[in-house]
This record gives sequence, structure tokens and C-alpha cells, in this order.
Amino acid sequence: MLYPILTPSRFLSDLSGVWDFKLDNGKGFEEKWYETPLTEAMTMPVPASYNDLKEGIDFRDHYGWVFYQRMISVPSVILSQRLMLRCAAVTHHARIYLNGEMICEHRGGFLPFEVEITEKMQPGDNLLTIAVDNVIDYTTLPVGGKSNMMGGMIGGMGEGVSDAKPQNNPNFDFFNYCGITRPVKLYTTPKDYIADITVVPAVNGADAKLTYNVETVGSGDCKVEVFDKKGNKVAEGNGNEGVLEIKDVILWQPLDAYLYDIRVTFGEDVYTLPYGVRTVRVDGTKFLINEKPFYFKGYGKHEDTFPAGRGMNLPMNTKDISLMKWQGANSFRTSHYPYSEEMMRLCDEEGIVVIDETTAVGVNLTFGGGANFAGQKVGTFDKEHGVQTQEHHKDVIRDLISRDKNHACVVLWSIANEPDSGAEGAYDYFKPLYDLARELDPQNRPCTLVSVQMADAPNKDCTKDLSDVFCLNRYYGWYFGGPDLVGPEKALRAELDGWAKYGKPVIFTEYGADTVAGMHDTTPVMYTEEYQVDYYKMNNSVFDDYECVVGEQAWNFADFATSQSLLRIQGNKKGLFTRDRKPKMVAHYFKERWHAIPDFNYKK
Ligand code: GCB
Repeated sequence: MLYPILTPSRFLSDLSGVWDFKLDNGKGFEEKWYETPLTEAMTMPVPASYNDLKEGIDFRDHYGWVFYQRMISVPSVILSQRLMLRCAAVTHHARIYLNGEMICEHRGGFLPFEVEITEKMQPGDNLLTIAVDNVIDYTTLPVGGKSNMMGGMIGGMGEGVSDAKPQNNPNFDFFNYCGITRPVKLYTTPKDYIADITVVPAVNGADAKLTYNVETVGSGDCKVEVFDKKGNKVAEGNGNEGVLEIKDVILWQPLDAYLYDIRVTFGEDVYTLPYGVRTVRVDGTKFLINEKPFYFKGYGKHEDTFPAGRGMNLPMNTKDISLMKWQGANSFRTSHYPYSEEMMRLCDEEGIVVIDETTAVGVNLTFGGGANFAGQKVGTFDKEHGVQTQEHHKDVIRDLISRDKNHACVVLWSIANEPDSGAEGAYDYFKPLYDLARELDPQNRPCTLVSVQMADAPNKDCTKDLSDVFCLNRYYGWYFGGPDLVGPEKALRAELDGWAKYGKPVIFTEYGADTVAGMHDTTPVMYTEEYQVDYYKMNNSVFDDYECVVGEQAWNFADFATSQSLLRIQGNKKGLFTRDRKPKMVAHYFKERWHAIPDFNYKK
């Protein structure tokens, strides 16, 4: 799916601004709030998560639907074109109404969708309503507990205390922020238009061949031109498919990005795709970018800021990448959902390497001892009582790859975070998903799932049979063994010996310790900044000893909001930075370490 841009043939209008807003009181649909202007509406910015923008727990933890509304109108000349309404992300379930008529419905809160409205626009003002539902359950990704249970993921999940008031029970450790979290835009195309562009790079010596495919609707001639940064045309092709040859190609490199502009013309329609040329492949225990062994230094992140919640935050995205570079990092994972298109474009531009993750978090009913289902243990993949997410999971993979397939920054697909990948039924659940991702990705990038710490790994974890790269979330010295670091070190080495036997690359995609900024002690006790440093020193020293370990991504880049629970002090405190991006002591430790580790050829 193409990112909407202004071009000589396409008009673009961003509907960001303050909209009318109302929480559903259970009667919104019955009383057809989408047919007339909302009464007693609140103000609400778009894009943003609404949760932190008004006061009170009832507002923040509202369960169910909310209504957003505004008027839209376009100059009549626009209607000779094809007019699209596009939402970049509505969390988690959207119904869109134009002048009272439902024109689109979409499930899944982190990927774009669009609907044509050319014929539906009336002269003058048009009433646009977007109803948004935040309910998560066993059919959604991310997964939530049964709706009328109480308890948060850590220390409470699944204890299943009945509560009169329904509420979300996230089966994951981040706040269930929701609303219209990314921009809503109107854009036009000519009636005959470019629907999609796919470009696959191959590099041979100093030259590159880009195999392209342009999907078009209607009739017209298709031309594809490639321009370098100075605006010189370096390759050209005709027709909807072909190969573009670039002599003396300048490669996109981690932290040294170079983007060409690929300009596609089809009849009257013109679209320009920024494009980095690079290759990715796995060879034994090496992860090769441009045929050189890459070492991942970075973090798992969140789209999480105050008070926008998961709302797109361009200044913070820019700041975060600046902090990454300050610290000598080169990569991050989009834990635990696809990030905004703006962030992906920024990573292309800035040379940040991305592990791109789906929304599949919480596909695991064994957290907290596994008593998730009215106090009874239920197998995650139990056909009747377990998660019912596989079909939706496929849709998410389709939409994610469709959105992100051309990004140079994306080098690895993460099919899920910490699923119950050692459980009965896990292989059968995941095998078709890997097959689908491999079939759909034109660049054939490696695939992984980010695996949870479990007894008897790797033997029973289906990631060993399915993944090209083993991504491990491990908490030796925190959830497992802390505050002792000696025993956990032994256990970590023993586990790594097991993974090393498979001869594939291993990346630590999570490891970390909660740390309250400003808490210090001469004895490094848990939660102090000193303990966080010691914790990471121990883990890193182990990684350094294993040739197969080709990456370390700390958990987390910054402190972030979560549901309330006994282990969460106004959120998860495992950040190397605080939520407002001030460095903890450990940030300086990593800065020194990462600047000393080369991006390539770290492991022999
Ligand atoms: C994990 C999860 C992550 C949590 C983290 C923690 O394994 O993948 O979402 O936030 O642990 O801090 O407990």
C-alpha cells in the first residue's frame, strides 16, 4: 500500500486537528450518533490516543466505543479525480460513517486502511464520524483477557476476579492506548492510477539491478525512472514490470543511508518512492547486510509519550533517533506492533535498521501461571477455549508486508512477540504464518518470532524449526534469579550453548531490569541505577563470548506506560532513558560500549 504524498497528479489534505469527541454510553449506535453532530461533545486532537488527554480513571480506562466527528468538504474540482479517505491507524476497531452512512469498517489498530469517497461526497459540508472500539479479547491482536475480568499482566493477569464493570485486561505489558492514533488524510489520484509499487534489489559488484512491478488500474503507459540525490537520472524502464540497472550504485548502509527517488508515471498519475538499495541475508550464524556481518545494537521500543500516548509524535521520533545515534545504536525492534509510516520513512532516511513486528503480542495464555480462563488453565492454542487469532494474524502479516515491503530499513520480520511457542499446537499455528510471510515478501527477508523465556528451551520452542534468526527475550538476573547475577549468568550460558548448536544467528531482543531514575545505592540493589548497570554488564559479557550472538537490543529504550499492577510503578521502568528521554546511568555505559563495537564484523 502506498504512503499518501503530494505529487504533480495527487492532492493531499491532512485532517489532523481538533475533532469533536464523545465516549459511548452504550447507546451511541442505537441513537445513531453518527447521523447528526454530537451533542455535548468534548474536544479531542487527531492524531493522538485519547486516554491521557482528559482527567479521571473512568475516562482513561473507558471500555468500548468512542465517537470522533468533524465536517469535511473539498473543492468541487477535486471530485473529477478519485478521492480517498485514508486512516493510518485507528486502535483497535473502526467504523467510518460519511453523512450517516457506514462506508468502511476495519479491525486491527496499527495498520492503514482506506476507502474511496468520490461518489459519496455531497456539495458543501459532509459529516465524517469515526467510531472507535478499544476492546481486546481472544480474537484480537494484541490479545486481551476475557472482558469482565480484572487484573493486569504482571502479578494479576488471569486471576479472574469478576467485576461488575467490564474492562480490558491486556495480556501484554503496555498501556492499551487507543483512538485515532495516526493521521487521517484525504488524497486524490487520477481515475487511472498507480495502485502499488514493488521494488526488489540485487547487487552485483558495483552495480545494482532493481526488479520492479507497478500495479495499475485503468489504462495508460507506465514509465519508471530512478534519480540519485543530485537529481540525475541513473536508470529508466518502461512497462509495468522490468529491471532497472544502476551502475556504481550507492548502497543504503546502516547509519549511512542513501536513498534514490524512484519516479513512476502511469498515464497522468505520478508517484515518487524514496528507495534504499541494500541486501539482507542470513548465512550460518551471520546476519549479512550488504554481504557484511552486521551486529544489532539497540532496543525494543514503544510508541509511547506523554500525553499523546501512542499518538504519532514526529518530534519524539526525531529525538529518539538522535539519542540512538548519540548512544552508538544502529537498530530497534517495533515492539509490539507496526510503528507509524512516518517512523519507517525516517529510519530509511537516517539509516536505522528495523526489526518489523506484527501486532501479535499476548498470544500466550500461560503468563502468570496460566489460569486465564475463569481461573482454569487453558492451552493457548486449544481449538475451543484458546486464542482465535490465526486468521486475523494472517491479515496483519499481509497488511504489514504490503505497507513495509519496500523499506530498506526493514531487515527482519517478527511474526509475534513471546507467543506460547513451546505449547501444544504452536507449530501448527505458526507454520502457515511463516509460509505466508515468506511467500508475500518480495525481498524474501528472514523471519523470526521473538521467544519468551521458558524451561527446556530451545528443545520445545517451535522457533527452532521455523525461524531464520533466533530472537530471545531473556531476563536472567531480573525475573529469573535477581538480585543474584552469578547463578543467572551460568543459566544464561547453559541456555545459549543450546541455541548455538543450531548454527543460526541469535539476537537478544529483550533483556533488562526495572530501574527508578535517581534511585542509587552503594550496594547495587534491585531497582537502583547501579543494579541496572551491573545487570547489563553481566549479560553483555556473556553475549561477547558467543559467536552466534549477533545482536543486543536492550529492553527498553525508554520507560513507558502500562496497566496498573504491583510490579509497575507508574509504568515499566526498564528504560535506558526515562519517559521524557533523560539518560539513566546505564545509558552512558551503553554509549561507551556501543561506540566501541563496530556495526560490522564484530563477531569473528
Ligand atoms: C517481556 C515483554 C515486554 C515486557 C517485558 C517486561 O518479555 O515482551 O512487553 O514489557 O517483558 O518488562 O516485563
